[in-house]
Amino acid sequence: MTLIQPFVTEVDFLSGALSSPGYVIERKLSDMTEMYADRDEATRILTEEGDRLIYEVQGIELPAEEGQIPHCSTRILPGDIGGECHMTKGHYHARREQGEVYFGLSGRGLLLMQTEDGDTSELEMVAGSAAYVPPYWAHRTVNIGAEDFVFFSVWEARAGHDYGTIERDGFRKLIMLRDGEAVVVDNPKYG
Ligand code: S6P
Ligand code: ZN
Repeated sequence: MTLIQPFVTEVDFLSGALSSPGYVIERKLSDMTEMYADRDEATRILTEEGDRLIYEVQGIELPAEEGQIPHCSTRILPGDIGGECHMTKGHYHARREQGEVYFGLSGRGLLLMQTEDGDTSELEMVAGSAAYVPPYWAHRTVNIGAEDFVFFSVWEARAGHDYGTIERDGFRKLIMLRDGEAVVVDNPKYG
């Protein structure tokens, strides 16, 4: 076990910026073109409008040891790809028995979850929402508002991330914009 000195991080609720991030990850459309239902539209945007920042993560680097509690902020920009709201890649935890807590800082979002047994869940999040991702639930967040959607995540260091299952199968539900409102629809390409 690594002995770490206690520390505090200042978090900007509107941008998700951390006072001294250990890492910053930018996810652009080109990193996840295949994840949007309308791949033709994703490709058209890339070709005609150029690449687009979808979301950014700023986090605290900690050793992947039992008892360490990594935490980070995520900012998802507003917008859609062929009507499908901007979203994170989404993942299961590699250790499925590890859960997570999300806390809304600003904007409006949906926390989309599913299990490998076929259960699904969509929870609305705003500033002040504390959402629980129980063990065994894959999770993806979606911006359903006109402003940045920003939230803070806290998990256990050994949870790990399994992106491959979602890259292969997708999510059972899609979040689409219809007349400016977010609606949950079945993903015809799931699996
Ligand atoms: C980590 C946690 C979040 C996400 C972040 C980006 O376990 O669930 O911090 O990493 O919101 O999403 P993704 O799917 O690209 O990791
Ligand atoms: Zn997670």
